[in-house]
Amino acid sequence: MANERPTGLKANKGIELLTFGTPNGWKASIYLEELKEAYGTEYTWQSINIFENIQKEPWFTALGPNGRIPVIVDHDQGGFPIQEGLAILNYLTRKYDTEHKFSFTDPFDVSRMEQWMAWQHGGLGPMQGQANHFNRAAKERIPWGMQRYVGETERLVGILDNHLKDKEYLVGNKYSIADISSFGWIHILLFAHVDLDAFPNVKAWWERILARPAVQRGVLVPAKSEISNDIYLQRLADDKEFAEKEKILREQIAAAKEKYGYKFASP
Ligand SMILES: N[C@@H](CCC(=O)N[C@@H](CS)C(=O)NCC(=O)O)C(=O)O
Repeated sequence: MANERPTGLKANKGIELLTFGTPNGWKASIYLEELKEAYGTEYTWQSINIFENIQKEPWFTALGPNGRIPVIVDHDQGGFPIQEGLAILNYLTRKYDTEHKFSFTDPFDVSRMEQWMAWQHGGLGPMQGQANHFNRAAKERIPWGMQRYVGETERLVGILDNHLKDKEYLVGNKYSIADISSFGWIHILLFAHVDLDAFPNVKAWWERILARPAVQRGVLVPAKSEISNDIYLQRLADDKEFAEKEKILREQIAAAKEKYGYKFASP
């Protein structure tokens, strides 16, 4: 299943998830694993290799017009498709978290949950995504872009750290889709050259969530990621060439910060 190039939907019942092993993809796969464990909600998945641009093919964009993963299709609701992580988490909650095991009923907690999810969707995800882009994918190393987006990611992780100072979870001291929304980005924080140890409350929260069996299964959909914090550290230890490249990148980011007088401030 994982190695076949998808050309369309495969399932005809339950939820079908079209995804890849990234923080946005994990929002859907982790939540679907949680719902499966808690309620028996059935789901299947297909791997959409974003490096092969399967997400830009007409069959895919007919379901997710933005041409990005994740997308889910609810076969039990006439094949209704949903794109965007935030909308997927909300749809699944309304339809399938009937006992509010991962969500809230109190309107103020519902609002708090929405606020943290909006914060992730408009802040942490896009900024960290741009940090990775300017650090690694951009055709040239642009110091301004590197320090701007790594710095903005640090600022945002600082916000999270401050909020989690006396809390186990983001809202109402209960694990919810607000936590699921941001977890994946922290799960690859080291890859963005942001030091997780500098944010002890975030680190403890990340470990707490990672200890959940459904989360451990969710981050393996569709396959183990090369860039999650644990594997990143392992590669640094095992692969000399990789470690050398990362050292150079770390120095470039430090030089970029120095050049523009970057100072950590959060907020
Ligand atoms: N706001 C969207 C972002 C989705 C997104 O950027 N997905 C990335 C993977 S993390 C993707 O599909 N990239 C492939 C591309 O840009 O074509 C969400 O939260 O779902």
